[in-house]
Amino acid sequence: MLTRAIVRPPGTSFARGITSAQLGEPDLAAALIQHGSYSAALERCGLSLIPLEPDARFPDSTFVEDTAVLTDRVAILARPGAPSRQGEVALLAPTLAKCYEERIAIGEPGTLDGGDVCPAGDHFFIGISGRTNEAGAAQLAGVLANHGYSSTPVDIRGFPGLLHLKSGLSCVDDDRLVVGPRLAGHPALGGFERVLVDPEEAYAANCVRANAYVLVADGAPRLVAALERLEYSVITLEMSEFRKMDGGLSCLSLRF
Ligand code: CIR
Repeated sequence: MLTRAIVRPPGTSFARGITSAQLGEPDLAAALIQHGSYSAALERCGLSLIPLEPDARFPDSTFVEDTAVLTDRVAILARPGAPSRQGEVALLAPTLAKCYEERIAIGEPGTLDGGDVCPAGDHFFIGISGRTNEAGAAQLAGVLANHGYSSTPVDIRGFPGLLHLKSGLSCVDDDRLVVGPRLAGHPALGGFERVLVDPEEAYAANCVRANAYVLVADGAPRLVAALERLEYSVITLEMSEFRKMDGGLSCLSLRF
């Protein structure tokens, strides 16, 4: 059961964040409205929000998920692979100190973005990507093992178009994954039931299970139908402005 979510609305510098999307410049006013709907959806799922102040020094800081990995037993402070984002971790640390007794930080030479970490019950998939390096993934795997969790590394460096592992993978139940087209045949995901996402709906492979609901980005009717056939209640959310900045639905919150 998830009870809380950390969120940070986009700040005035949002459009200056990192992006490869080529979908045009995001509109801050629209992004704030979408962020408000997203936050309201989390509340509808039963989560209390921990809202952080926007911070224009860090254009990508609305993507809070990348700055930590939160488990039931320990909080891991990430070390983002993009140098412009590393300062975001210190911004989050005081909030985590209030919520977690045990906190461990990923250290040099490791880099790790939370968007590369996909929990599936007590197992974690850890993406090795352009942001998360092998040292960071190994450090996280060690911390997880010390706390009774297992993990599998998933190398996505040969998968252009996937910024993070979770750009193409989500977990909706301990034994059930939503898998985007690029990861569909990945051997590391064997042993799990898989809901496959059509190539035209690939962006929606990044969805969020939050208690009784699954949050899915707008524009993926086939994925929504597949989830509803499996008896999930789905909430769809407009994500256009965050997509312009390479952001997926999960990266706007840290849920625990
Ligand atoms: C970045 O490139 O770091 C941000 N513009 C987007 C981060 C998205 N994070 C995520 O999907 N977990």
